[in-house]
Amino acid sequence: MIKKFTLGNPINTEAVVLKADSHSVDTFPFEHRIEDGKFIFEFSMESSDIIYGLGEAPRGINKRGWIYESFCSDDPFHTETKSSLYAAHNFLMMQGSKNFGIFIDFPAKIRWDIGYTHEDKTVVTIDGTDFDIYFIDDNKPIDIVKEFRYAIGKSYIPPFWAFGYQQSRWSYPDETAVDAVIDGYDKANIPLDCVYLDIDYMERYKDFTVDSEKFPDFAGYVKKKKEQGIHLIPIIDAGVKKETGYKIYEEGLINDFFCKKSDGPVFEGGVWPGIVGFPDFLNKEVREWFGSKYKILTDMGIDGFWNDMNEPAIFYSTTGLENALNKAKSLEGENLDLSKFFELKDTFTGLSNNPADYSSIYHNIDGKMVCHDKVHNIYGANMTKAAGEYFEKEFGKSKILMFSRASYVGAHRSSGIWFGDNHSWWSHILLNLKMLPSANMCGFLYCGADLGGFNENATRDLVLRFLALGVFTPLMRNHAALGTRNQECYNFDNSDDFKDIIEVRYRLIPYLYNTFCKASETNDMIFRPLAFDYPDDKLARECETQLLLGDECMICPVYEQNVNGRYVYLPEDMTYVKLSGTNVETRFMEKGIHYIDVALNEVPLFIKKGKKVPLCKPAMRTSLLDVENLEYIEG
Ligand code: MIG
Repeated sequence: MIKKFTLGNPINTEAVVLKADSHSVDTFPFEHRIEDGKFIFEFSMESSDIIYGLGEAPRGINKRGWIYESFCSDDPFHTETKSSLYAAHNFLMMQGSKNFGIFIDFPAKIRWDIGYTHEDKTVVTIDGTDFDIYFIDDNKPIDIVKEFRYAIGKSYIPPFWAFGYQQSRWSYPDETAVDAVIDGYDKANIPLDCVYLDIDYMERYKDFTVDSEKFPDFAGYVKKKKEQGIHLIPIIDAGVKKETGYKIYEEGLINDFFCKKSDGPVFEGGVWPGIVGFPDFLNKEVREWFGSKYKILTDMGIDGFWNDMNEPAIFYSTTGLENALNKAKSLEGENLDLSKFFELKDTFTGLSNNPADYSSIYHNIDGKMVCHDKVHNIYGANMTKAAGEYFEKEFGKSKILMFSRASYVGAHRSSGIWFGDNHSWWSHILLNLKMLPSANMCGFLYCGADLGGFNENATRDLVLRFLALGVFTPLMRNHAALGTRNQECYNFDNSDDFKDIIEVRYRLIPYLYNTFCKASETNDMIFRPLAFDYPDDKLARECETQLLLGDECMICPVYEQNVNGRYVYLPEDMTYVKLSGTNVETRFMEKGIHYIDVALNEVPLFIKKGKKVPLCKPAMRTSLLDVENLEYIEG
């Protein structure tokens, strides 16, 4: 059963599509109070209770033992002591002495103290008194998720080709660079479906422009690539460059479409293009305007996009920079003691994503000026909805690939997400795994991390192990940052190992795509924690390194360096399947703990007894897959 509790006048985030009656929060089942304009509620936990949720967030599948914050943040260091990443996914659920779920529909900050201050208590602090809380009471964890997902509406389904392997880098700036990638993969006989265009394809980082020196005939080029079976996926940033003569900026200005400062002028922030205006995506008219701009690129044959920097990320504001420069000037020639020096230094490092800047931004919501702080967490989601809604209207469902960095529940109906700027760290393989079921709970089915890791240099073995997990994630994209080692598969020694891994993905696409569509249709998860299916099994309850996939499988990536396998826990008898290229090796294994050998070119998979998984023949492109003739591996 799902029950809605309302306090004050909530901002309509459009997260929930279910029409439900509102109850007074006075009857909310947990102890609660209002303190300093914040609503605080708490519940106690027994030591064996598990807390799941929060979607894209740091740390474990079980979220106990930390304080998290819902606050979309552009933070490229996903260390375990962080409290937020790019998304705000305000769903939490408990499994154990009681089973229930909570969704807080509130677009400003929420603090989730999940057994941090007191081990046996969860204390949730909502930074305001205008919100809806949905309380879901059911027996089985999966039923709680399904009820929540039913309330928030069906998940976005991307085009079929978006299940192919995708290569990205910051940046492939021009035709020559893109061609070299396609060529590299083709020569190495490694399948590929998409190549990404990061910010350098644009003319001086201006949204919806293409640098004509780098791409003299962009439409013609896109068409040629399509004929080769390759989709080009350009990035779109939230900020619109301030420049006289740049049509989009001028339209935005004339129509009053940019976010304002409280005293009226456009809020100016610095991002890649220099000074930009931030489209006021909270305003429906602005969404329609910005959404329709994607047409400039779809008219040139583009059929996929990724929306970036939409938390929004702000490197500096003109006001902040001015203050900092004045401070520096005022200290010029002085003998700085340490505190003064650090104050000066912090003035500059604190310029980016500065809370004072966010507080100075205002949105026009239905004619009312609303401070950004009150709606921060739906800014990026609304940018992506602007695009998603345009695509659906113009092209129908599942025609355009769309995913975003910032997100809020509700955006799952029109797009996917990627998990942002991770590192080429071994620990980030597991972080990737742990985010999958949490994201699924919140409706985000099309998702994935930067395989191989975004920041810093990757080793060959790390990329292979990362990819072996990525074989199962709907978004299978290798992406790396500017200045890092080349991370394309063909650039490493013995690229056949990479071919073996990626071919396994293509063999599994019919199964994965089907599982995906089913999950969207029935509000199900693709990836589940083991404890969902084996609630009374202690080892399953504590498992943070394996996941159930669909109704048939269990996955268990190797996530450490210099090992040839790993321990795996089987909560029931299963068949161990080792996949590599077109090789399939199967071995029956009994319930219990086993050590499995996994070479760098192998993908481990477990199939439950009585279940079977279809495989097609690999192909160089998804468009060349023969999805009619399947062989089955049986568990
Ligand atoms: O400040 O466009 O997360 O994937 O390569 C960095 C450059 C901006 C952040 C994205 C990343 C992308 C990068 N962007």
